[in-house]
Amino acid sequence: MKTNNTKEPEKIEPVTLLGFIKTIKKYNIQIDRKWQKRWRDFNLYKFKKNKLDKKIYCLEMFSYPSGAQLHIGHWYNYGLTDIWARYKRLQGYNVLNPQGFDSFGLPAENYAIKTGIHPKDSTYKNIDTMRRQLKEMGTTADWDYEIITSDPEYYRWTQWFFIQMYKKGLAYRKNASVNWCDKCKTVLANEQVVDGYCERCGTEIYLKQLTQWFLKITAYAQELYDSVDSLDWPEETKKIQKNWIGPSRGALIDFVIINNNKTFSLKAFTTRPDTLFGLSYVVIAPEHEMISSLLTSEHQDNAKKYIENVMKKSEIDRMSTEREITGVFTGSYAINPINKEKVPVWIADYVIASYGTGFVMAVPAHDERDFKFAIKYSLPIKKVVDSINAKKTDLPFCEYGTSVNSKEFTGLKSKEAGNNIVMKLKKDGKAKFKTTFRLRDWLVSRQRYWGTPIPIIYCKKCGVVPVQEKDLPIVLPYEVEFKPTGESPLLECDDFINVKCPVCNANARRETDTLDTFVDSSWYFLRYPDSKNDKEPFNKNLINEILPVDKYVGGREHASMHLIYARFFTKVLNDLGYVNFREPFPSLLHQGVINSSNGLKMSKSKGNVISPDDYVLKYGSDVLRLYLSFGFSYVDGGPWSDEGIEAIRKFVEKIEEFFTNTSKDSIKNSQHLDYSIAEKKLDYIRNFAIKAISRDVEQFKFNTCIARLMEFLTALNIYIRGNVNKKFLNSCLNDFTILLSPFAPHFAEEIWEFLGNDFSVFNQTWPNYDEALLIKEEIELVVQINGKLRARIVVPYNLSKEELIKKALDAELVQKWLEGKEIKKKIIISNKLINIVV
Ligand code: ANZ
Ligand code: ZN
Repeated sequence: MKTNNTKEPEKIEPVTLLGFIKTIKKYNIQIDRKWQKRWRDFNLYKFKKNKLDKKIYCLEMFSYPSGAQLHIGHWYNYGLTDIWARYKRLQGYNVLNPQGFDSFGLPAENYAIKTGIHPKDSTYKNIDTMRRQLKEMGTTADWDYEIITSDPEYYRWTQWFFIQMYKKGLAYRKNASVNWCDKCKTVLANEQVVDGYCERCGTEIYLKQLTQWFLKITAYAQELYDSVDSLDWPEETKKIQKNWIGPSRGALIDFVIINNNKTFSLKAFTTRPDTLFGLSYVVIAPEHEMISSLLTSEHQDNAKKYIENVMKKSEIDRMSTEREITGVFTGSYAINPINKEKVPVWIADYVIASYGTGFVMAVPAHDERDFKFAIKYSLPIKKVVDSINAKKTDLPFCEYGTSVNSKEFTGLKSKEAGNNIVMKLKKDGKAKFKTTFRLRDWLVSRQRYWGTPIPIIYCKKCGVVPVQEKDLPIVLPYEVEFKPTGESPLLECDDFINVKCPVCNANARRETDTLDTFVDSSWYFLRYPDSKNDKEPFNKNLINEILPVDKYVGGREHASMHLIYARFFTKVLNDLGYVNFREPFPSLLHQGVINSSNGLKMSKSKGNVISPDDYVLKYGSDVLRLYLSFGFSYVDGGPWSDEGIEAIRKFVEKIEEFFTNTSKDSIKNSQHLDYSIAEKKLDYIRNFAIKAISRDVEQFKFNTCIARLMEFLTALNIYIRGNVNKKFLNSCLNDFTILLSPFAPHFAEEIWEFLGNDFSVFNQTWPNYDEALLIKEEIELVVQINGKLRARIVVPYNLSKEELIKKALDAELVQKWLEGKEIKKKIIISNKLINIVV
């Protein structure tokens, strides 16, 4: 670059700092509005379906429009994941980062029962508010792809999938004892029961016999379990899934049952076949279908009364080892297949009908619940396993050890004994190895109104008939009455219920149950890219190009439900030929939780809820975004702080001040000579910032990114007063603005414009860094003698080993320590350390 010594005003470089504007506009919500409008006008964040060679599908778990307001959790999830999305965009990716609403569900219906306001009215009103708030957040969401699960255009395809599954035998009806919440008047999936209580309303759950719809998720248990390991997911989430799914390795053992003169056989699932010689009784679940064959006439009345009582308790409660367990004798006996001993058959509440076979071999000496039970009812306790180490073992001893009192198996280690016992029984066809998954089939029918109607018709002649695809969607009727009984209003909706059988045209009845809302959310990520398709749920080719989702971000609370269900759906759809992948979310991340300032969970009742809107109004959305980025580790979250947000506002002010100063004359007159010291130092910091921010955004470590931006700004403030070439300075300012832009998109646009650049900063390319410029010229070398730190010396970077030793030995301090000693060995770690052994 030439210097200009004439009197003429200096010629301005094409892109320069020195425009006519001397002061940058103060950042506030007006700036948000200005740029949001500009983005809309230019359709800047349009996802281009015809440009898929370099695409990113970035997805946040969609929101449930229960309250009328976005809460800080939404903000943290959507606002900050958008940083990553913007970063990808600046790297040249075509980014899809869509928004939508998971809008069916109980709260809206309960609200309707209380207030008479129709769930559809309240839900769509909430959606309007939330949509406006989400737009004011200023993310890269392309709203053309919005989906709402309670729209018939969406749930038509949820119904369609249900029918596909039904045809494949993956959706079935069965009479089962199910978790019933009396307050919500509906059944709940096991996942929705928390410690025996309804996840939503906290009412204690009890079991009820009902005919219900299930999805056969257990058919995929093995794969759901095995492929967890291949996913780039948080380790704790993988563990939760594995625990939830299973498996439990063990055996099925046949017992001959004798009820007076009748005999038949029952299988018990056990994980400890090695304990078979310790058998003291067998025990069956109260709701087991074979119960009536087990009751002798003498014990009928007593047992039936007992069963009635137990059915009122929840499954979780019954499984707990904490509470008192109860049982009743059936009058029948069972034969232990290994030694032909006769033991009594009991019914007990701690046995669950739906797990294993619902029939258990009880070994009180080695199982806690069996032990309690045996003590209570004076049943024998026979020790058959000894601890390997201790001489005396307290009972119950539930670990593995060495077999005792077990005939030819005595002395074997537990696993080997169990294995051999099963092998021996197997020869007579009395046992086999068996792996049982803990995962149960997914109960999907709900006796409620505000959900996707199950597309099934019951005909007296033809039985269960799926609705024909051409008749979809089965629209949820609007004109219904909400009564405080809590029963689904569909039950009284004759227009809906009465229908002609699609097969024989006779009068038939519609299913009035609706689907669990988790069915709606099990495939929404497949609908987004093709949300307007009215011929099919999605175009296969398109979906296979865009999916799987590249980055999925949402709450940890979904580890065992949504994230298992969505994986299941994807595998089914792959088997049915609709998608060409088997995992929907190869890369997953959970945001942390933002608590109130005293560290408590935010809740309306405690009155400590932080409303993001208040802060957006006061500071502008970018200040909130920067605060959430800087004040927290993204995956951990933490307590809110008003001082923290004030501090970040100061940072924004410092940026404003800096850019205003850049337009002052002192800088205008700075003359370029050559690559000055100042330039070199600034360039180092710039390159360091680019490198660190690129790496950290990729890992959602936003707080360190902001720290680098702060350093960069400090350096700019210092070196700008030095001898800095304007063109170079300008490129630094542009880079700073681009690096800032994902974290403060509106503010960065404002700066970008102030710098005289063309719209938009988001059409720029993320800057590259030069590794060569990051290499330091000198380093501090640590000198140890016999492993003890004795000196630190400054040496040129990347010196050879020989030269390093020479420098070290030359150092005065080192010489002092070495005096009169013989050097035995020298250990050198380049650019770091020398250890001299004497
Ligand atoms: C005999 C035995 C002896 C057992 C022993 C344990 C210890 P996980 O690991 O969860 O799969 N069981 C089987 N079916 C059951 C049911 N429907 N309801 C309640 N308990 C049931 O648990 C498997 C163990 O739980 C099985 O192994 C069985 O008790 C019990 F020293 O069989 B075991
Ligand atoms: Zn029919």
